[in-house]
Amino acid sequence: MPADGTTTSTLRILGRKNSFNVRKVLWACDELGVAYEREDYGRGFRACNSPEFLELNPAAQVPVVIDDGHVMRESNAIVRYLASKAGNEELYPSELVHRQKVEQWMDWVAYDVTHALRGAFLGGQLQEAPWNNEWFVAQGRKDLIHEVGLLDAHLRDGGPYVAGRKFTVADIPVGLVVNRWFMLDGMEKPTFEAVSEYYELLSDRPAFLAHGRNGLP
Ligand SMILES: N[C@@H](CCC(=O)N[C@@H](CS)C(=O)NCC(=O)O)C(=O)O
Repeated sequence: MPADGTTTSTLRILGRKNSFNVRKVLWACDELGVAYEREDYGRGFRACNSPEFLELNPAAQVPVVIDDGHVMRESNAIVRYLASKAGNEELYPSELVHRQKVEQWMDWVAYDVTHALRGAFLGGQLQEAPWNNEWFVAQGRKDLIHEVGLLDAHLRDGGPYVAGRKFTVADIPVGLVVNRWFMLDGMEKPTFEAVSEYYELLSDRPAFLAHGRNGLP
């Protein structure tokens, strides 16, 4: 117990460790040195649509993270919360312009890239309905090439990390996207040199090897 008499409980992470969005939280915890207990929920494990789980997350998705009774959903927001709570200025800078750069890349993954991956990955690679519609898959692949091309062009001048000279929490979702890009098959993929260099740079980090480049797409 801390000297001031307050109790702190271990962070609880609810979600299967092979989930793209759970992996963001696990990677962030390792970078920040945050201890956690993880419980398997989601596809193949305990269902997310049970009444108890829906109370925690009405969206019926993982991850759910519980910190001292505070229940959180939305992986990117959780990652930012954890970095802020740890007071890690380097991973999540408070200076407004730098912070905006970090957040814009996280939002880019959550919106533009996620849309493209529905067709390219869920439909094209996993053959999941309803995303496996021929037109939707083709559009997703086209969009994904465009998005990864944007990242490549940015990294050429703005790198080596996505928000500049240092690793930040933005590299967590972007790193997982890049890992998925290299694991994606069944489509023609242009070579993006700066993205390849970025993938190797991230691979110096044990937490990326544990939760990102770990053989899972
Ligand atoms: N926007 C949410 C998306 C969460 C999400 O899509 N989670 C997926 C796994 S990556 C899920 O819960 N799938 C259903 C399941 O595993 O049962 C976030 O970033 O946390």
